[in-house]
Amino acid sequence: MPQPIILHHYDFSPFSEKVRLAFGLKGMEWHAVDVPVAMPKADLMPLTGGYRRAPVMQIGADVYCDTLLILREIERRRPEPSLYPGGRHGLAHALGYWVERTTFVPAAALATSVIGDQLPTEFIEERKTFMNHDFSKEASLRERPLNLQRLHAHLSWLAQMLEGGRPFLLGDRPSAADLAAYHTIWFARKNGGPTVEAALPLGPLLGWMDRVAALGHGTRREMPAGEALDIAKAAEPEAPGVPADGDPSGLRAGQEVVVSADDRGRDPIRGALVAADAEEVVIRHENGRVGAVHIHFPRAGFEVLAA
Ligand SMILES: N[C@@H](CCC(=O)N[C@@H](CS)C(=O)NCC(=O)O)C(=O)O
Repeated sequence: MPQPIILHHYDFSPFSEKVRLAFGLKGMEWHAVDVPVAMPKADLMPLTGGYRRAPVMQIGADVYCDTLLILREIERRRPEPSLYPGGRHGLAHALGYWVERTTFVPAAALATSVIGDQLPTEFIEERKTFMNHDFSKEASLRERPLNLQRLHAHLSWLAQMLEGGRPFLLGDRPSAADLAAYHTIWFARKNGGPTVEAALPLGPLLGWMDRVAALGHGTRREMPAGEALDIAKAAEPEAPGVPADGDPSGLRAGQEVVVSADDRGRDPIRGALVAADAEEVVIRHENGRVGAVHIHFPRAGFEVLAA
């Protein structure tokens, strides 16, 4: 019996929308565990060793952090239809990395310039610490002109990629690049409504956004968090798909390491290095609730240091 694919996510999360759409593109069945939008995340920590962002994908006792790696892992397990059509992995990864890093915070702040006053004060305060950003309505309104400048610059590049009636960013078929480019704009439109839609250069993007949305979310089934933790406890981590001693900086398997994101929320995650290569790092983490788990991170966007 294959292990279920479990996504620890919340509906409001744009990065989770990227993965939900990847399940849709591939027509997959998956299980949704709802996580809180802010700390504490008591049912997530035993799986991730301290990584708190959304989403996280769990398959048995293997835990995949960050959507860059989550999409790559989904592809490995279900190659068709591909998230990297024509084998253009590098192009899709690089486009996704650029577009998320340049549009996520401006798009979120544009949305909070409309709905910031409807969000709980604790959420705004928490994000000030976690993201070093003030998403209150007043601050977001003050920042709106700059965020519009930023988004117009980057969205115009997306529009250029779609020129001449190209259906998706890489051509005729949707790819991981489309999902990465889509979800931040999705968030701004969904939460900012007509005010945000009128301020963004969406005309050339609307048909493309409809095509991406039409991918859907595959078959979603809800799962209680406790069941996901029991699944991890009952399972053994899989043999990693990357070599034990492939770390380019000389870290060796078995060595205690600390992994942290290189942008916001740099909480350290500790474990023993299991395997690594140029694109992925796997560490082993153990605790009483789930036993041993392998936690996987992409190399891009994370730092790994000897403990
Ligand atoms: N690079 C990460 C970014 C993930 C991210 O920043 N997610 C947001 C939600 S969309 C988050 O975790 N916010 C804080 C939280 O949920 O605790 C990825 O691709 O997964």
